[in-house]
Amino acid sequence: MTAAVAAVDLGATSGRVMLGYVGHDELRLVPVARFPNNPVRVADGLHWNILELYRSVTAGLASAVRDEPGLESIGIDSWAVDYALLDGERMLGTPFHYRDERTARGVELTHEKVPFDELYRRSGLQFLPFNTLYQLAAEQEGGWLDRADTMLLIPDLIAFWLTGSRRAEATNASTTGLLDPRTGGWDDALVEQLGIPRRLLPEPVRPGHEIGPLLPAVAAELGAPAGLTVTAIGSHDTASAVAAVPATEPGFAYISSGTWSLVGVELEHPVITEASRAANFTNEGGVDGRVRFLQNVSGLWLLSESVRQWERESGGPIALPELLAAATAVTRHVPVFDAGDPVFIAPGDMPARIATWFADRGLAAPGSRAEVTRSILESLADAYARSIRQAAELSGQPVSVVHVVGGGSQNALLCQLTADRTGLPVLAGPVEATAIGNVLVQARARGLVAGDSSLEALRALVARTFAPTRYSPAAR
Ligand code: ADP
Ligand code: LRH
Repeated sequence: MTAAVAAVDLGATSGRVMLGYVGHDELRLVPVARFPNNPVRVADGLHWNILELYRSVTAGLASAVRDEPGLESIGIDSWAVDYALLDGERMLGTPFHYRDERTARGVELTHEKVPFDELYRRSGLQFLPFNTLYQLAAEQEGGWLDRADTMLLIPDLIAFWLTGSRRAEATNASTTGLLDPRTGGWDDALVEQLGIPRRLLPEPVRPGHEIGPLLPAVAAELGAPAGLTVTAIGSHDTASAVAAVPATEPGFAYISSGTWSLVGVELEHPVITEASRAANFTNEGGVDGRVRFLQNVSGLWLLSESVRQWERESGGPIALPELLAAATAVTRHVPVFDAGDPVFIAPGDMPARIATWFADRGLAAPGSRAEVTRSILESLADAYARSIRQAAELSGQPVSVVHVVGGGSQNALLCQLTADRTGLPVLAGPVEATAIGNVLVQARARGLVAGDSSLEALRALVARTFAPTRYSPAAR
């Protein structure tokens, strides 16, 4: 028997609703709706257009219910770290975008109370200026935390609007900096030390937990059967993507490649050492209690933000496939920059910032758009190779193959450069790994996966149904 579930996957670049069909040796995804995710800058900073996203989600779910009346469950994932503050049912303001500049002040305020090395010892989380705890410190200075009774991360907020239940799904909660990776619960002592009101943090739940049925008014709006349930999945998009890596044996590294590149290995236990802190490796929560030991390497954001600038300059759209073909044809040596430099985080003129990065070091910058594109991709591949080497060294887990999943797995040049710079075979795809991980964890929670339903068995099913493309490293 084949059963259907719906995956809502909100990325920083775009969102989608997909129907997922899971049966005996069957896994099929059918796209239902796809919509852009365009942030909005207003007087107080950069925000997500959350109501427009919610409208797109409900419109997509209504289509999913129309197309598949037997729909059994809904799962929601999104990018990490961002949240809404609520007072009762009322949202206080519009969620900020993690690229909003106010986080710098939050870092200062937080580290005055608890220095980073202590934060790292407790949470195992890589330093990123926008981790939720820093954003909350900035809110606190503005008095916003006192007015709120709940903080909900983005997928938890959507689930709340759909079901009325307030929960903190654990994989995403692990990106707040307030979760204890050893217990999987909130680090109450740290929360108190930082002066964050404990009441803001809802009960953590694990992927597979049933969040609850749709509110009657929502079910009526969607045309959904009463009782259609929202199921917790790896609601951090990267957790769902890693769950769907089509690995068939141990010893793999993964690159979840989209707006960001998340590069690392999967572990059974966190690695929280001086060396992992110095290398800025994170221990995020994965599906089934696994640990995502990884680094956020600035991803295809570098390219999409460059394209946005070039489009502003030329007043028309630039086709990505043509740009990538031109970058592939570049034969001149292009210089490489540090893709992880924080100067590249904020929105704005990316090619100018890249040129400045080289000029500041007395180096010649790439010239044409094709060369800049090539330089971005070479720099990303260079950073991937470094991260994978460090992940293996720090964890003691050898790596013999690199899986690339997400939108960036379609970038053949980047995949080849990654194979060349790591010296390892690269297996690319699936593009929609996040939605697949979302679907599989729901399906399993509802007893729809026959036989072995371990993460390894789920991954083997992905490998059989979405065969990856192989890139072999060039001989050296
Ligand atoms: P997110 O989940 O962060 O929104 P995605 O996984 O959807 O990101 O990946 C988006 C990225 O995928 C884009 O920035 C783009 O670089 C890349 N991409 C999308 N389509 C293609 C394509 N046809 N060829 C190469 N790269 C692509
Ligand atoms: C990728 C992602 C990543 C986070 C970033 C904020 O979409 O969730 O794992 O670090 O967004």
